[in-house]
Amino acid sequence: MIKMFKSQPNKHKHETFFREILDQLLLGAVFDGIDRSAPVLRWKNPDELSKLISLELPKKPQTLEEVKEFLLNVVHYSVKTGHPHFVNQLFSSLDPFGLIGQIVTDTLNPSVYTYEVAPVFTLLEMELLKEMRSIIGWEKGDGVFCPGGSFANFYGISCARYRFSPDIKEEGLSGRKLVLFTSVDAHYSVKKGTFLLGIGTKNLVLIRTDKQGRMDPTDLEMRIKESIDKDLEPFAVVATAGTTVLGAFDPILPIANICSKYRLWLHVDAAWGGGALMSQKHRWLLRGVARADSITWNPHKLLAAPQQCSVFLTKHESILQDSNSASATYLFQKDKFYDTKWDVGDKYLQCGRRADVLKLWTMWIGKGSEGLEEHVNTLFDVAKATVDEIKSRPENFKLVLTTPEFVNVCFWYIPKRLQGQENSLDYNENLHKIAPKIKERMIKEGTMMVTYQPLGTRPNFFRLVYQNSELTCHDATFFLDEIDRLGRD
Ligand code: ABU
Repeated sequence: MIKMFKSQPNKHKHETFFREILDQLLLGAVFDGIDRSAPVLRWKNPDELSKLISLELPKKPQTLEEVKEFLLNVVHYSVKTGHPHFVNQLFSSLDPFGLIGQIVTDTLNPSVYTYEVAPVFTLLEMELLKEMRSIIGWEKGDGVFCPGGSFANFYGISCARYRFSPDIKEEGLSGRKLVLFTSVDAHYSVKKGTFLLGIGTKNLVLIRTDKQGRMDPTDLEMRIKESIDKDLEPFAVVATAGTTVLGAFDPILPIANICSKYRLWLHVDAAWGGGALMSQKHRWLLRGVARADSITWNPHKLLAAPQQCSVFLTKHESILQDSNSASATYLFQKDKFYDTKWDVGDKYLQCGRRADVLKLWTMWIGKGSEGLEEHVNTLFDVAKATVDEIKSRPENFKLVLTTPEFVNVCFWYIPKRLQGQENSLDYNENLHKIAPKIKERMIKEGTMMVTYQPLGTRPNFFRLVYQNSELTCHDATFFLDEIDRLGRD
């Protein structure tokens, strides 16, 4: 048995400071921060806030008391993203197992590139990525923890480009026009990937979606044929499993059939929806995902792991190594005494790399895959209850999708003065102004955080997104009541 902590008071001059501040920080940031009666945020505009927290970097060291005061202020004025009423973004929750895994990681301060500096993290990463691949349905493959879903999507596009034309690694694109396809509702990182990887935004073809926000495979095939007719070089499709706004799942099976027919790489951006794979009840949403060549899956989204926990996975065993290796001899010496296959860093685009595995691993052992499945199922239930409640309040609320597929619940709030005005010419223009006004009041009061956005021709609407394991149907009622209260003129 390894003896972890020896009680050695005053062993280090900062130990008392550290223990004290951890107590107060944990209390402030963790426990007070998730208390429903506490605010989600204490809004201050930038001018006010700059006076409340010291933004000066001093020449002389400050006292420990001053450092402590500064950190407590940071906690006080920061948004409590673990609060059940923070449903603003595609991350939330404060999982105790995840948090402790994150704290232990930061304490050890590893960088996962060679086995010698990160032996435990390397093994944990390899094992967890293998398990995630097997949940997708792949027996073999590779993967990497990335700094966010955008980066994981870049890996997908980059692997696709390498598979299409390996010589681009040395020759560059040299004026070639490679074409990438994704839906109009795909995450904006796909567009970023095209300029980052030399594809060019003009060579990104946006495929139309149906009313639910899912890619239309017929349009996809037509656009692929068009690009072939123009002598361009189609090379990959990025499908989305859980779009950012509507939570739509592109139909992976017909898309995979098209990709096979035209020999295109299929990357599935399941950053948001990947967590549904943990649920036997809901994993059908991603049916066909095993046909993909690669996927992005962010456990910090639906599974509520602490930020960031974002994974790129591929079923092709050597593609990361082949496409990214640069063989720096000062790091990846081949004459080491151990098997250098465990020096994983050369196949990744980053050099130094945070260890994002332990927080998820700790959650997994603390809850079991059954606990993760239950978490996902509960979120779907709360989303369904929210939809039902919105339907029961037709005067004030209108759903954007009457039957959402996922845990995104999108709706308009209709204040009294706009009720019954649907046919007036400026109705949409007026409705467009409602959500920003309510959001301003919400932020200033700090009672909750819910985002809004327009989409295509749809005027601004609210989007509730559920990931927090504390959420219940009562919270759904709270969100609607609160929007109604803030929206009354
Ligand atoms: N990475 C997607 C985040 C966007 C959102 O939370 O709405």
